[in-house]
Amino acid sequence: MGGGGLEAAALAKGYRENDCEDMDMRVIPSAGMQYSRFFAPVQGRGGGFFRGLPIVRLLAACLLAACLPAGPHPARAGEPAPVHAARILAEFPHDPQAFTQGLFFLPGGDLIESTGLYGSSEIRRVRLRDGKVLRRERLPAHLFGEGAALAVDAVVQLTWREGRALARDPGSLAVRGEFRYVGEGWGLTFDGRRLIMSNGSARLIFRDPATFARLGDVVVTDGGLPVEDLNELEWVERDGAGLVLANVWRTPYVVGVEPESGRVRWRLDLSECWRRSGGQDERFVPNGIAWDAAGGRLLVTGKGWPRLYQVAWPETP
Ligand SMILES: [Ca+2]
Repeated sequence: MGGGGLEAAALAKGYRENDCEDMDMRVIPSAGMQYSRFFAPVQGRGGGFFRGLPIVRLLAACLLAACLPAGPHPARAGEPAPVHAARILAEFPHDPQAFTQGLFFLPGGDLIESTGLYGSSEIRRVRLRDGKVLRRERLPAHLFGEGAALAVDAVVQLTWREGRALARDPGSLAVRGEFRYVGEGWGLTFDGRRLIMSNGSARLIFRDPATFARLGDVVVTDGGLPVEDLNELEWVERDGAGLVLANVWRTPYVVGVEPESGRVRWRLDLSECWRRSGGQDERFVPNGIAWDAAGGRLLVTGKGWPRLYQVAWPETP
C-alpha cells in the first residue's frame, strides 16, 4: 500500500473513531493484521514514509471536507509540526533479543523494559550503563507483552490482544493483580494522575490508575489530521509543562503531543539511530522512549536494536 492509501485510510479511520462513543468497542483486527503489524514492509525510512505528504494532505483534506456533514468542522488541515533530527549524545548497550514494547526509568535509575512476542514476552529490570538484566519475569506463552508504566506503587504491563493489564510489584516484578480492558493494548505511561494508553489508533485513552476505568480520551493530530499507529509512550514534564511522547509505528518519528488538545507540537526523527542499529530488517522498528526526570535525559531504542541512544531534547518553535 502506498503512502497516499495509508493516509486516506488513516483519515477515514480517524473520522470513524471520532464518531465512536467508546473506543474500547473497536473491532480487533484479523490474524492477517497480526502478521502485518510485525512483518509488513516498512513504508520507507529516513522520512520516506512522508515523502510527498503535502499532496497527500491536500487530497486527504478534500476527502475530509467531502465526507463531513454540513456544520462546524472539528478538524481543519493546518501547518504540519516541525521535524527535528535527533542528535545522539550517548549510546548504551541493549539486548538485541528484546522486542521492546515498553520502556521507562524507575526512580532509582534502572530501566523497566517490557518485551513482546508470544512465547518470549518478559518484563525486565535493566541497568542502563551495561544493559545487564537485573531481574526478569516471563509471561505465559499466550500473553504478548506491550507497554508498561509505573503508576503510583505498581508497574502496570499491558498485553496486546489479551485485554489484560498485569499489576506488578515494582521491586520483585511479581504479578499481584490484574485489570481487564476491551481492545488492543500498545503503549502506556503515567502522568502522575492518570494512566495514558495507546491502542494503535490515533487516540490516547486516559485511565484511572487504581481501577483502570476509562476517564476520557484525545485524538492526536498533526496539522489537523489524525496521527494513527501511536505506539510506545512516555510522559515528560519539562519547564513546567507536560508532553506525551509517542513512537509512530513503522516510521522514524517520535511525536511530542500536548495531552489535552492532542496537537503534535513537534516530530523527532530517529532515522540516524535506526540506521546505526541496522535498520535493514523491517521488523526492528523504533520503539521505546524513557525519560530520566532526575538527569534530564531522553533515551530511545527499538525492537531488537543492539543500542539505546540518549538524544538531545528537540528544539521547540
Ligand atoms: Ca516509555
